[in-house]
Amino acid sequence: MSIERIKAPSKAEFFANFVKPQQAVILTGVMDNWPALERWSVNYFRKKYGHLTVPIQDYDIDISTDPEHYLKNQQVVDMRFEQYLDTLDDPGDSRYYMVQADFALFNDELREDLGAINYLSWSNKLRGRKYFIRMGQPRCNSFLHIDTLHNFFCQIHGRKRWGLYPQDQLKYLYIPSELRIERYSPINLAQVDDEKYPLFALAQRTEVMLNKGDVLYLPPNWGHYVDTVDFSIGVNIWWDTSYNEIKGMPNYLKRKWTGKR
Ligand SMILES: O=C(O)CCC(=O)C(=O)O
Repeated sequence: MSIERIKAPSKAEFFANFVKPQQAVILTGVMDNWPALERWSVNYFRKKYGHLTVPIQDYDIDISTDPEHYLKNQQVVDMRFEQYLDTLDDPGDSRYYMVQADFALFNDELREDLGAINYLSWSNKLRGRKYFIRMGQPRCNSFLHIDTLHNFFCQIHGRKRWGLYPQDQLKYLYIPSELRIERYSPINLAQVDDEKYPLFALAQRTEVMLNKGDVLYLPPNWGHYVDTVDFSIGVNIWWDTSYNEIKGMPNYLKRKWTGKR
């Protein structure tokens, strides 16, 4: 299996060739005129947003490949953004990862640095607030897992290596698992226990490198792990098909009005 790289397909082509068959693809040329590609840097964030408080995932590097250990020990701490940016040069024994900072934290002003993604529909825009920023240095990695929404991962700065497993491979990844979060695979990729997880050897995987300016479209329920190769800034846009968005609308509005999750 290989993952295509294609230059800004039309919306009709994108839905017919990738969303409908649930096929991952790397889209190029989609972000060409986004100001973020030029603007976003450590200094830009320090100057503009250094005073804000952001959620940072913090855990010891030694446990960063073992999903079970990680889920028990990682913690998310609130940090002043400028303090976090200082750690990027010298993180010591910790691994600080700004995993999913909601754009709402930045009063949505940061959205002005992004352009449009022409594949999103009015229903996605109505639901809004599903933009998250991720930032981290090379040792930041994400374990093998799946997500339940459609994902555009926009690589704004640096590179990330993604390992991708199509939806029919999940049994080889032991997903759903018995971990606290069952969409995480229990497999420690740095040290696979072949006796405990013999099927993993059969899993079909493709590795792709996401470069600055690339957008990865990842359908729901694809297995994936991610390694940060260079200091990286990326944006996750989570979305769903209009059919599912409309179906979920009553629940969404109820949660919004009652404040209950
Ligand atoms: O960039 C990462 O560390 C993980 C990204 C990811 O898992 C996702 O966007 O689904």
